[in-house]
Amino acid sequence: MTHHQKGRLVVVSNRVGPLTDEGKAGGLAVGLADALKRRGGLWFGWSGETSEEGTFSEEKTEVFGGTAMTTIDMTEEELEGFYHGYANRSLWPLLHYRLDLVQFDRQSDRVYRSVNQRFAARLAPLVTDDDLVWVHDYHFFYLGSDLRRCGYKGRLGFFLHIPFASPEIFMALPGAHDLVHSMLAYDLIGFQTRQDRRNFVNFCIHELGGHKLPGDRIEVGGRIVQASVFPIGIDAEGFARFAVSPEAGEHEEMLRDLARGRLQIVGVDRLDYSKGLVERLLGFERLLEDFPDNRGGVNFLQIAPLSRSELDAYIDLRAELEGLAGRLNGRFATLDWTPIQIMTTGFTRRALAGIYRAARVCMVTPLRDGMNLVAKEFVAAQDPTDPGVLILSRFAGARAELMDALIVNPYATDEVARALQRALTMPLAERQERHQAMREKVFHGTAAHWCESFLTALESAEPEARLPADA
Ligand code: GDG
Repeated sequence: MTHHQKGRLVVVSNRVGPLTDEGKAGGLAVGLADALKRRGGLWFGWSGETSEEGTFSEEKTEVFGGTAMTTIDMTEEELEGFYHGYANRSLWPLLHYRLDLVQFDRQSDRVYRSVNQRFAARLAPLVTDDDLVWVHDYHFFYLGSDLRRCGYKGRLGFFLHIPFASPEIFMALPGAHDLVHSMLAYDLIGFQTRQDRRNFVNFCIHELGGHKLPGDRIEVGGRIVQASVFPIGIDAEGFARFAVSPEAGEHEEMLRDLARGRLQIVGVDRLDYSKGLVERLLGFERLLEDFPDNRGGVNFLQIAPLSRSELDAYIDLRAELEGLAGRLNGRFATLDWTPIQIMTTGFTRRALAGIYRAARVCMVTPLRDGMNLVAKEFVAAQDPTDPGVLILSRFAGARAELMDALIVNPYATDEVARALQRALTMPLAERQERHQAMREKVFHGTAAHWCESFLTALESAEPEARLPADA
C-alpha cells in the first residue's frame, strides 16, 4: 500500500502561538495548536520583537511536548516596510477592496519580498521533505516560492485568511503578476469562500494565461496548483463551555444588571475600517430616528480593541467613531440612559462569551471580511432556549454558512435599521429556529474540521517541487 507517511506539520505565520493557554487563544490558534499537538511539529514565525540583527538574530525556541515554536526577530526597517508598510498599508486595504486607502511604495515592496526570502532561508534548514509545510496569510505570499528556491521539495500549502479581491481590484497592485505567479509554488492554496477562490482563478486565467483542469486544479505555464475552499471555524464546544463558565456568568449578569431590562446590542471587532463600524453606528442612529419606541429601551455596546494604531487610517477611524458616538449620545441620551458605549480595552475570552450571551442582538456588519469568527462565537455562546439574533453583513465570508442570520447590506443605513428593529422584536420561536440552524453549521464546521480538511487535501497533493516556469 502506498500510504504517505504522515510527516510533521510545519506551520508558518506572522505571529506564533499560543500553544497552551487556551483561555487566551483565539479559534485559529486553538485549531492549529490541536493539529500540531496531534501530529507533532513546528510553528515558525516572527518573535514580535525587533533587534539590530533582525532576521539574522538567534532563533528562539520553546518546546511543548512534541511541538516546537521557533521565532526570529525583524529589524525596525523590516517591521516598517514588511508589516506596517506592504502588509498593512498595501495588501490589507487592497484585498478588502479599499483602493481609496491603499498606499504603494517601492521600498515596502522590496522589504516585503526580502523578509519573505529571509524567513524562507531560516526555515529551510528546519524542515525535511517529509514534512507538511502550511503557510498562513497575506504576510507570506512569496515565502513558498522562496522556500522552493532553497531546495524544499515536500508538500507546501497556503491559506489566505482574508478575501482575495476581484482581478479588477487586484490588478491595481504594482507587481500583481509577480505576486500571484509566486503563489503557484504552493501545491494547495486555500480560500475562505467560493468567491475568493473564483477571483484567484480568474486572475490566473485572464492575467496569467492559465486554464482550469478537472477537480479544483488549475494549470498555469506548466505548473499545476490546487485551489480549494476551506471555510474556517471556531472551537465551538470549547467556546460554548466558556459561555457557561463562572467568569462568563459574572459578565453576563453584570451586563444584564446594568441594562435594567433594556435589550442589549453588541458588536465585537478589532478597530479596523474593514469592519463597517461607522456604518453600524449610523444604522443604530437611524433605528433611534425611525423607530423611536427604542429610545430608552436599548443599549449598544461596541467592544473595539485597538489594532495597528500607528497607521494613519486607523487613527482617523478612531477619531471618526468617537466623534460619531459622542454626537449620537449627545443627541439621544437622557439622565438615566446613554445609548452607545464604545470600549477599546479587550476582555478575556470567557468574559467575551458571557457578554455575547447577555446580548439580544449581535451586529457583525463588515464592509468586507474573509470569514468573521465573531459571528460564529456569538452563535456558539447563546442559550438555545432563549437565543439572541445575529445581524450579518452580506460581505462577510461567514454569510455563506450562516444564511439564517438577518443578512444586511451594511452600506444601506435604512436596511440596517430595519434589521435591528426586526431583531429586537423577533418572537422567541423564530429566534430559536434561526439559532438552531446556525448552531448546526457552527458546531459542524469547526476549527479542527477546517484544519483536518486542509491537511488531508495537502497530504494527497502531488508535490511537483518545481518552480513556476520562468521564475
Ligand atoms: C482575520 C480575518 C477571519 C475581539 N475582541 C476581543 C477578542 N476578539 C477576538 C474575537 C475573534 C477575533 O478576535 C477576531 O476574529 P475575526 O475573524 O472576527 O477577525 P480578524 O481579526 O480580522 O481575523 C477574518 C480570521 O482572520 C480567521 O481566518 O475570520 O475574516 O479578517 O476571535 O473574539 N478576543 C478577546 N478579547 C477581546 O476584547 N479575548
